[in-house]
Amino acid sequence: MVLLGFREIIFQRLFSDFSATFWRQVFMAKEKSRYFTFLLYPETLPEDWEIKLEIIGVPIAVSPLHDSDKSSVEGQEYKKAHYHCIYIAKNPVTADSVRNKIRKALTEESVGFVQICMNVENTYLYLTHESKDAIAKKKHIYNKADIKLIKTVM
Ligand SMILES: [Mn+2]
Repeated sequence: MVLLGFREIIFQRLFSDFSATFWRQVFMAKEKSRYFTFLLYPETLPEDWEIKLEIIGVPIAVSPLHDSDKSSVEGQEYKKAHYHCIYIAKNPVTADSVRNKIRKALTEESVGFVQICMNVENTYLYLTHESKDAIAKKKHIYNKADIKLIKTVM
């Protein structure tokens, strides 16, 4: 974990957020974990997406809809609306297997940036932009009451 944390910091320093995510996916393709994070895009989600996620049978925390995240793209005020999710697998698995599972349950296009969650507490706080880094960056704060928990069926 210490080694992964270190590698994480190097990625953040060397690359932009997007390419850091890209290289993390390349280098950690075979890395296993029980904790994952990913994005869902509402415009391509099936109507019953919450039930479809429930059927996967693992607990998933879903953020309030992030529709007020400032975009860094010129001429675009906000990023495409998305949800941030935290997924807790029963056993250690790869990000690839989690990605395939969610894509199959929902749609290919509705899922993005599946990666190992390095810090569950920080990621949970980020669901509403209440993590230290998000507060420092003065990101829009979302309502805690809008966090959803996809409970397991069994
Ligand atoms: Mn966001």
